[in-house]
Amino acid sequence: MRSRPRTIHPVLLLALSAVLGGCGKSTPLGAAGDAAARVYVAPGQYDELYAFFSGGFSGNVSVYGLPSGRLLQQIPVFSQFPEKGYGYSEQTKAMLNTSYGFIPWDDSHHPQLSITDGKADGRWLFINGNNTPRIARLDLSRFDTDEIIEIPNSAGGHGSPYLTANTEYAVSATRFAVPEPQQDMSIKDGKFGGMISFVKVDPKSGAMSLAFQIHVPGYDYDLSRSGKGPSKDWSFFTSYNSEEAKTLLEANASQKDKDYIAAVNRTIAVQCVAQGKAKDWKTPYAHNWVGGDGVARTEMLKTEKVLEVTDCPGMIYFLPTPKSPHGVDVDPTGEYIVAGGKLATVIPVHSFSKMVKAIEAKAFDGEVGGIPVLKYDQVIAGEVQNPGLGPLHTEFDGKGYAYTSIFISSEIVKFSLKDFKVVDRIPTYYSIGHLMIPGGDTEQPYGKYMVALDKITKDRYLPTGPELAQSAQLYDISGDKMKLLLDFPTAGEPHYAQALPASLLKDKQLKTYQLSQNKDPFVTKSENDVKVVRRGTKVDVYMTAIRSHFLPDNIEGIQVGDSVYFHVTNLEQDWDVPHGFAMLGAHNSELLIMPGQTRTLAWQPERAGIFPFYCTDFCSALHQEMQGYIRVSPKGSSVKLSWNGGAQATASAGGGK
Ligand code: RUQ
Ligand code: CUA
Repeated sequence: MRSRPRTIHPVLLLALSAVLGGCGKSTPLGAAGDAAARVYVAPGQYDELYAFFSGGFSGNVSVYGLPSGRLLQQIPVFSQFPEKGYGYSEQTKAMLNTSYGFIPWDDSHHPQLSITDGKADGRWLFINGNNTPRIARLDLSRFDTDEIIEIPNSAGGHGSPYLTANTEYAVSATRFAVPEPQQDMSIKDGKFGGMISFVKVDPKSGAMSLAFQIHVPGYDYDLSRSGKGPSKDWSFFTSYNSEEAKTLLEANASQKDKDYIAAVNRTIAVQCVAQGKAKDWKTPYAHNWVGGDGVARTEMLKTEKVLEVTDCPGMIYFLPTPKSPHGVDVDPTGEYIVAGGKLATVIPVHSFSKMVKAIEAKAFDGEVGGIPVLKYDQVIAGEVQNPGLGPLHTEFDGKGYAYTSIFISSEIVKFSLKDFKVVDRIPTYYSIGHLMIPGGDTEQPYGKYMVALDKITKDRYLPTGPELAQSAQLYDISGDKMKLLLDFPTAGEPHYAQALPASLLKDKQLKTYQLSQNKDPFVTKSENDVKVVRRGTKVDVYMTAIRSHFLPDNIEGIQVGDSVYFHVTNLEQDWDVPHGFAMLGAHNSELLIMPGQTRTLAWQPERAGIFPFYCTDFCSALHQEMQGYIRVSPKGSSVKLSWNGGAQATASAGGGK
């Protein structure tokens, strides 16, 4: 779903304000009677689940405990984040490189936990950047971003990074049709295209590589899910704007009764690529990853393999789907493909087995752009009647029920996958986008809880000026009836979330980086080794931090116009003792340095004077004393380079080079 209220379809907004006008005035509905007890996690106790929420336009992932809703951590992914120095330190900057250069922001939408045999394995979290299409991989033993790959020939990487059943691939689909390949052409008369991408994930290391892309008609591909069980070779992509409108899409992309879900057979696509049927396209894209030295680097790649649909028969089919579908979700058995037709009056549920039969029987209604269109009545399993207005996303409880978020009428409906009848509905506050059942998109839903991810909060919290918090709501789904347990505000816009039992992660958290294993090229493993090295105007400061001092903490002989690199190694080997490093007038943020880790801050002094630096993380009783001075002299000054601390400084009484 698009993000803030102001970008919502005006027609929806009208309908919405009618709904909210009603809800807003009445007292917000209360929670279940035993709600407090159900969500209370006593001081010192742990939550039952880790939940990973996308931060939307914050570009981050935020980590909450469930059922308490307590915010545990924010993990920077696509955006510079001063709290951790991410995207500011020399070791992390390369994570934000793209073919467009350094892009310090993105719009993160859909977190996906890595899965083995159809259930969360607690290894990695993947998440897409929507604006400058990228997929990131986070390591869940460190809660850190380790890799980001840009998706070329794409604009709006929204239908992403949905994983296949054993994390073999992450997919991406271009939300905005654009010229494929990019070129100058008339917006009005130009023929635009779309692109579906398959990114291979190395089963051991998690390393990502772009396997191939499929050039598809110029619709707006919105969301995706890959199949499971019998459908595990397939990935499904919704599209809207099959009208191929270029302007005023709110009306012009809503002409037809049905758009399409693209069903892509990955196995056939892989065969076609192996047979040499893909062509090499030359759109540059960046691949960034953290090496064994803890330093992020970038490889700029130049070619990718693109399949034309006509060169690979049997690879892709269209399932007609009402109307402007948004979400597409596959139930735990892999048989049902549920679409959220945001302008549809029903929730269409396709049958995978019927689809396979229809393909065998060639039950087509012609084709578009070389893609056979399956007959709607040959693939549909059922339509959920009167679901509410604006169905978007569906998750499953593993007990035969599906739960669909309904945006305009602000509610969740629960329906049976046996007869597609609605069995329960409950309001959300307000305007739910995604919903999440822990494991509810896998073969083994954890069930028990459901989280609504709301776009608008209106009157739910103390007001905070024009910008109100986005919000999540926790529901109990263990019984027949859904029950509201808790509201909690979120950091950024929570598009989607994933959760898994805490037991899968809590005991494998890295406590410190081993100092002896630190392979950073600028590491300083002992206070004896601290030094300052000048090469021309570049000055490398090999610095250490340990409670409660830096060494060196006095440096003279720096000049205006120098580029100074503070390579700070945290010598601590205790859990939970990071140090910070901040420099007056530096054009970047602080560093936050984990025990055993090295982080580098670049500084270009612009004025002569004495410049203090200090530790930003309250690390000990003498944290305030953890400070130092740099003397900056005018360019060409004769002040000798000197510092305190380190063997060299002691031996030569003042160091120097
Ligand atoms: S999409 S609801 Cu990325 Cu639905 Cu936001
Ligand atoms: Cu180190 Cu505060």
